[in-house]
Amino acid sequence: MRTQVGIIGAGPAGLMLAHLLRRAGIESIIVENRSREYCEARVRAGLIEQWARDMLIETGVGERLKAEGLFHKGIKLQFDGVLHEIKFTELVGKGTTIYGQQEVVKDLIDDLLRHGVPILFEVSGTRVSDLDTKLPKIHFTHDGKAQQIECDFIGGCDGFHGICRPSVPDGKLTFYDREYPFGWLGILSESANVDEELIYSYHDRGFALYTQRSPTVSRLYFQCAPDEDAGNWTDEAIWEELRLRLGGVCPLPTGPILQKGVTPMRSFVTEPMQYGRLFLAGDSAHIVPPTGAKGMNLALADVLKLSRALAHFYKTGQHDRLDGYSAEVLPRVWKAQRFSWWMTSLLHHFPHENAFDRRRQVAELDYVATSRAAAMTLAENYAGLPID
Ligand code: RFL
Ligand code: PHB
Repeated sequence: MRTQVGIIGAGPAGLMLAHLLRRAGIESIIVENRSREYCEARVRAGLIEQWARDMLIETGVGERLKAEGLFHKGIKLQFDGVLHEIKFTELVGKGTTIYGQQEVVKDLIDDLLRHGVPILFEVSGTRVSDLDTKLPKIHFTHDGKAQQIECDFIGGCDGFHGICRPSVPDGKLTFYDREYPFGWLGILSESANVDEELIYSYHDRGFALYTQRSPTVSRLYFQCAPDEDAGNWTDEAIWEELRLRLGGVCPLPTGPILQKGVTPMRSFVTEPMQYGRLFLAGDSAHIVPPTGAKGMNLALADVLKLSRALAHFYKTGQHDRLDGYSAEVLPRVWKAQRFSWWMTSLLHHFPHENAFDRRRQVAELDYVATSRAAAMTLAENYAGLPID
């Protein structure tokens, strides 16, 4: 097989890259090691920044998002038993939208297949070669046959555990890493919404977050040990913990738990995000702790810039924008890292903290809740920094 851009991974990064390239008249093929059903059912992110919502709508894959997405004007912070509203629309004139990542994935897969962009699901043994030549290749097995795609460029959109980043020769990339001494236990439940906004709760027992997927489906998380086994938690124990951490202010509607799991928390950045003709985008290049809700948004921002650099190359034959890809996207990546780290350190309890640290966290929360300048900083970052 031959294509212009071979893409590895059918997550938000790979699918959006293929979508933007198609609109620019550039061919691509996606290879994905999971099934279509698995990709469409994987429950993950839910919060979309204002510019990303606009991009999904403007590029023709936002119809369902417009109808079903829940627009949010801000968030609520809960500490010392009181709820404080931070209204982004008033502070920075932008909001956020709750629309599950798997819904974005479904909309993109549907649109790509309707336009004849090949997505090869359930491939195995993916490998890349000839990255530093003009004809890099993707090798894999599909339908029991060994296959190869020759490409002009490869989009490494295969997530944190993919093969693209480890395929770059040793010493060509630098990694920046931080692990946090806790994780999040997350549930999806068939239960009525607690509030019209998301609630980030700072509590003596640890952080908790209330978010939602629809008027009848809620998503809730609470801080737990990094190696916590979700199986050790009965549904009753989960609801009790959430009630203690969130329920001080409002009664917590409960219901059947549809899904539960533990997410470890880390910050990670690769520099540069390219090697030869391989370009990394999304979680394959960087990971943020979910407290700032930035992961999927960063993946979309990377591929928007990458698709523009590729379009520039095919139009002019000039490499300059492709050469400058990492330098163009990394400042946004680092600002999202800083914000996600800040939200995480503001709201969680750490193993060796003392009473001074807790007082300092409450003072900072109080500052955000009462100072327009501080609230504006949160709002500007949370609703999404300008993309251009
Ligand atoms: P993905 O989504 O991991 O997709 C990578 C795809 O590559 C495939 N793959 C391979 N395919 C072929 N060959 C191989 N060798 C392959 N290896 C892997 C995988 O099967 C997969 O389909 O990465 P992508 O596209 O970069 O997207 C990143 C986002 O998924 C991620 O950043 C977000 O989910 C993070 N995140 C959040 N982001 C937000 O913007 N807002 C949020 O509210 C938010 N909440 C969250 C989150 C992530 C969470 N977890 C579970 C990590 C909440 C949670 C709990
Ligand atoms: C979600 O809706 O899953 C979500 C929202 C905000 C976060 C993390 C996750 O900070």
